[in-house]
Amino acid sequence: MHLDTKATAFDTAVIRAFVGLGSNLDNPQAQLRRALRALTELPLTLLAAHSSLYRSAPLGGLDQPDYLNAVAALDTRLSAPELLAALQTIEHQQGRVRSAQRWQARTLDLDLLLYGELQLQDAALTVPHPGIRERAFVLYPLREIAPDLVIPGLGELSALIANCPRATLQCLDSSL
Ligand code: A4P
Ligand code: MG
Repeated sequence: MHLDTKATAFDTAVIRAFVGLGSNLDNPQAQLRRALRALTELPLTLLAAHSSLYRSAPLGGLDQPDYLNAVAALDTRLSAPELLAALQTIEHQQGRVRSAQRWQARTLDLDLLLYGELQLQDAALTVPHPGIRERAFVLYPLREIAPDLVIPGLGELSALIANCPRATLQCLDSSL
């Protein structure tokens, strides 16, 4: 039975997924480093690339510390719901507290930005992530690691960037 389960997992196609990492509490740079390490330890998954570290003001002009963000590319045999659950476990391990309030400051936010060509909208998961189009802190780091990316349902990354000013976004020299 155990062997059968493994065989099924290895028969599953490898999917290139992109994950957005964000933090604005409790040493954001250390949070993102730790999260990247956790991504390398996911089952059936390889960390293919990650962007530099970026700083930007919180969305919506909220009175919160600036965010640090990055984007990672994964090659995974996990299904999209399995990957989302794994990302939520990592958030939880790093002290993420959820409340009903949207966009609260957080130690770690891991968003599943893209999962191959999948376009899905259900109660638990929307991919591509609905914020992608207008978020400089997602688009610019994505361009760094996947300049020719075409986003399912939205088109070429370069065209989205042309319509999305950098605003407060700064690329930091410090390595991740
Ligand atoms: N969910 C659905 N689709 C996805 C997906 N593709 N990836 C569901 C991740 N989660 C997804 O998420 C709420 C629910 O969304 C989850 O239970 C999951 O099933 P959450 O992480 O608990 O809540 P949240 O992050 O507070 O809400 P939301 O609306 O997802 O916020 P965002 O879009 O994550 O934005 N400003 C800057 N500068 N940088 C940032 O990184 N991030 C946010 C949060 C706000 N402002 C920011 C930044
Ligand atoms: Mg989130």
